[in-house]
Amino acid sequence: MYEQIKLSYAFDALEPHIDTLTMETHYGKHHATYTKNLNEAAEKAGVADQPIEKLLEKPEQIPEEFRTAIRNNGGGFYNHNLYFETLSPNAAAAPEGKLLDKINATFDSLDDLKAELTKLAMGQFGSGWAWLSADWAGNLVISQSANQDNPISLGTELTPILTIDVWEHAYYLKYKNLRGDYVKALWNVIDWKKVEERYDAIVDP
Ligand code: MN3
Repeated sequence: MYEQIKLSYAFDALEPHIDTLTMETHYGKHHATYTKNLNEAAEKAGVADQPIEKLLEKPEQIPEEFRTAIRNNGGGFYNHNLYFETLSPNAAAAPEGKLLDKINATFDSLDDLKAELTKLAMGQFGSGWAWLSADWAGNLVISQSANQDNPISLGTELTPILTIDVWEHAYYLKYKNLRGDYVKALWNVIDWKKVEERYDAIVDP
């Protein structure tokens, strides 16, 4: 049974950056539906005992008729768990330690990394995501993906540590067509402490 992460904050806690109705709809409807559809498809396919990362990484183990459903709904399940888990009303504005060192070494500064990620989020045509990921050695990579694909389902062997949802359902109720205003506001509630924890789990398992 795949389960949505439990939110550590209320639907209205991310106001004014992310509005209450968007949170209710995004988590309560969109994410809930991906999760329900993933569970149904994985049960029918006989692979529901597998971790979601394994299903996304090695779809060849899934009977062919269920692969598209599991790639799309499994991606939607995984991506939103990471997205919602990283948000917080008391977000740390910067990481510390090894992650901050690596960001400075790779992108020059945290602000430069945020600018690069914003560019990817803005440049994703149609629905999709922007990503910060790490490889097994802790090297950082930024990327974008369409639909519910992610660095795992795209076969990159990277582990995502931060994501930005740029599907219209993530911002349209409040920001309408202004994706840039949403991404700018989202940075206020992205908790770098959480990103750092995910990074440390890769480099210091
Ligand atoms: Mn979404």
